[in-house]
Amino acid sequence: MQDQMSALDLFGKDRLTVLGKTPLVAETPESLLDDDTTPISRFFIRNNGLFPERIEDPDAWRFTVDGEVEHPLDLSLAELKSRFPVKTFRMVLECGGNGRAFFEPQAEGNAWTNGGAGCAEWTGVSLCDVLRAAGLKDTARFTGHFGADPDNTGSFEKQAMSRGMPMAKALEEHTLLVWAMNGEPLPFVHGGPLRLVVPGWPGSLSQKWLTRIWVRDREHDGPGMTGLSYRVPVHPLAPGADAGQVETRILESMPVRSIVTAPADGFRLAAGTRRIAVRGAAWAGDDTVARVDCSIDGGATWVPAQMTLPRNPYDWVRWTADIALPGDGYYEIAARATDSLGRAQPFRAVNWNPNGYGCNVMHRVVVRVGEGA
Ligand SMILES: Nc1nc2c(c(=O)[nH]1)N[C@H]1C(S)=C(S)[C@@H](COP(=O)(O)O)O[C@H]1N2
Ligand SMILES: [Mo]
Repeated sequence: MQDQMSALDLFGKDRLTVLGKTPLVAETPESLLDDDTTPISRFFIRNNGLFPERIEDPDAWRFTVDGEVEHPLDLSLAELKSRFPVKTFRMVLECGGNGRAFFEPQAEGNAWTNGGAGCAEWTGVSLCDVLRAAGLKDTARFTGHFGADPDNTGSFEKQAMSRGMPMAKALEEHTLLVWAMNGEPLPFVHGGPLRLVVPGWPGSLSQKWLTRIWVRDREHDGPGMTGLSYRVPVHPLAPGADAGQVETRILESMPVRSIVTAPADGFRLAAGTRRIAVRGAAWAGDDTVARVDCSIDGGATWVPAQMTLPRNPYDWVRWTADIALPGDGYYEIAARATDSLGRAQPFRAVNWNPNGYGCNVMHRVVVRVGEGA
């Protein structure tokens, strides 16, 4: 316990929950995601391997683009900063396994509740500008991403994680090569000096300590692309079923999700309190959030929330709802976001799959009014 604390202290983290020590994995309790922009101190951490070596001069960091391109590139971070238009977007980064803890039976992997997500301001250049400078060949179909971190045994023979995306996602303006987070140099623990941020899709695409992008003529097959990694069954499975031979598809956009960030779970209000201000955030992968509603009676009645406008695509919305409480007692406040295609969050964790992806069951917090409840 002691050294788990110090690992997080070392990175200046504030009350994150450690899910794994080696590799280091830590999530943010929902009530600490109450800021419009998630502070670095509260941003979740997900590593699949050990940390790479730190380098003295971030601007000397190098990365390459090769494969199905006319002119392979080998660029320093300094060159990247000066050669391409610099952009800042506030965007959600979310682990593909966010929500996994709510599956029954328990699925393989880190038991994220809803805190494997955060929304930061990312500064960098659009990957599409760099790929265009390299000149994509007609055969360019998919990216493969490489980082400087060894795997969880310390070996550099294979990547800790090496995922990739179809060219259409790689060419979106918001898919960035990032060197700054919330206006500060990208922290080492978040992939500094250089990482990818691929918003809306599983966080595993957002390669940290980025050293290479391999443009491929087919789907990438690095660690994290094959077997059941970041894949879900095409046909729904019975909870707990053996997925050995079932047909799977690769995960793309993350599903719609909202979290209640205030009150915190277990909050107690004074007897006689008859209104409660509820606050939270919502996001929807590649899609947009159409609405957020709250219920204190298990979904019998709903109160629509007021939402802020996202600053840019992939920003989360912040929402508030003013809810009347009929009397003292025990209440479970549930928040349900709906995306622009009408897909809402379910009450129960559905679509069970062995690696526990895509669970977006509604977040609920308990509040008690008065001393009796
Ligand atoms: N090089 C490298 N990049 C990586 C990973 C990793 O283990 N190694 N983990 C990925 C996963 S699974 C997630 S969810 C995000 C987490 O980013 P964060 O630690 O900055 O929150 O980084 C991704 N990029
Ligand atoms: Mo992840």
